Amino acid sequence: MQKEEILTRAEHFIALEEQYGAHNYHPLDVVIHDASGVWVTDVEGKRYLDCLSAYSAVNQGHAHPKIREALIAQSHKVTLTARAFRNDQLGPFYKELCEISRYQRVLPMNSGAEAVETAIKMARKWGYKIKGVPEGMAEIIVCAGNFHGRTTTIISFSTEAQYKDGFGPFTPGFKVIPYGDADALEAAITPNTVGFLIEPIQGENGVIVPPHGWLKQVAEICKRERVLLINDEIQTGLCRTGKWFVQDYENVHADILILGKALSGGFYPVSAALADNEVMGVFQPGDHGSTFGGNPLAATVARAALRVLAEENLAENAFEMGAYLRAQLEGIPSAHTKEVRGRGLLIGVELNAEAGGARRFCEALRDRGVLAKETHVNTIRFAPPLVITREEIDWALEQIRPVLMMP
Ligand code: IF1
Repeated sequence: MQKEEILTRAEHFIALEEQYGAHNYHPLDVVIHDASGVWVTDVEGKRYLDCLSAYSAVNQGHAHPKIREALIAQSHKVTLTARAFRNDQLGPFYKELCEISRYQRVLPMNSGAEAVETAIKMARKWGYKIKGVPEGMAEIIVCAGNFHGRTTTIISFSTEAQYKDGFGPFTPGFKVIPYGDADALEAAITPNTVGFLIEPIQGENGVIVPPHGWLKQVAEICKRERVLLINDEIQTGLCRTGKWFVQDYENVHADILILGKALSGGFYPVSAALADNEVMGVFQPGDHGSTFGGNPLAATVARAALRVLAEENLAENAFEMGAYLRAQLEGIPSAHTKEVRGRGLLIGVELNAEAGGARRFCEALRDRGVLAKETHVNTIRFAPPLVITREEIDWALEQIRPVLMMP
């Protein structure tokens, strides 16, 4: 008998991943076969309510039919032209994204990290060409606990030892200050500072929400000191926190806004750096680019993904359902719960150290049909697709309550 015949279907797929794949992740052992809305089904037919949303890339719900239809239709026409030529999807995508975001220009890329790298290059070039910083001297300030991607330059300014271990030498020109501390920003700025790169809520660091008014404060400091505010909303943007962007809560218009993940609804890697004419104008033809950046398939998918967010009022639903879910989570009398925090449907439940880490709670949730992922050891992230209904939240809470109450 073939060895694999005695494995369950899930074990079979897990064994293949373990034997042939790099071990750069430690996933929960759930082998997903298909998905729709907030639900995913594994290879053995078990259903789970997804509370991760592929790290906020499927805000629209899994495999949204309207985005799929757009992708299939475009795939029968043209998928990739390279930017050596033009196509009939990119301009309309630019216009629609600019109207939604209220920025004047878009530079399209693929992964979030590529869009962050684009923003770093844009800020540096603006520093040299517009602000007059001496060549090679540009400084960008970042926050402790940041997560902006996995490229060598981006992990150069990470404060997470594991993300840097073994990957040096690192890119210079970055300064780290405490998150949420406007005075520290004031003190760190020099005449060579060209940008301040932030997440308006730190996702990977455990759903860390800065003090109310911090975003407005740092925007004012950046404006006064001629430093570009660079707002990475790859995870928090596109309705996740109850508004189109977190910066909308404080009427902030960052000099550069970075988007990704849900910009494609999970169908295709699409990211973008947005800015107004002065800053985006530093790029001349040939300065920067990407083979797939701005391809017609990506543009079509992104247009459909944005349309779904707007037409289904997903920011409003995230605001209402997020408030409800958070209140219910706060009401669970668990001795393990240290703090419930977040905005909209980006919620973190931080557990006391004595709880022994969030992983075992995520495994218990998995056994009850709820998929959630721990972040930074002690925090369970609850970030379901924004299409979630109150009934689906109530079903999830029936599983979450006993798990948070377990010893
Ligand atoms: C992994 C984390 C989340 C991001 C922000 C840029 C990027 C991300 C705010 C880069 C990506 C992903 C990456 C993925 C897991 C996930 C993650 F835990 F790693 F940090 F969401 F919190 N800015 N986040 O959250 O975008 O290049 O990945 O498209 O690397 O394990 P990307």
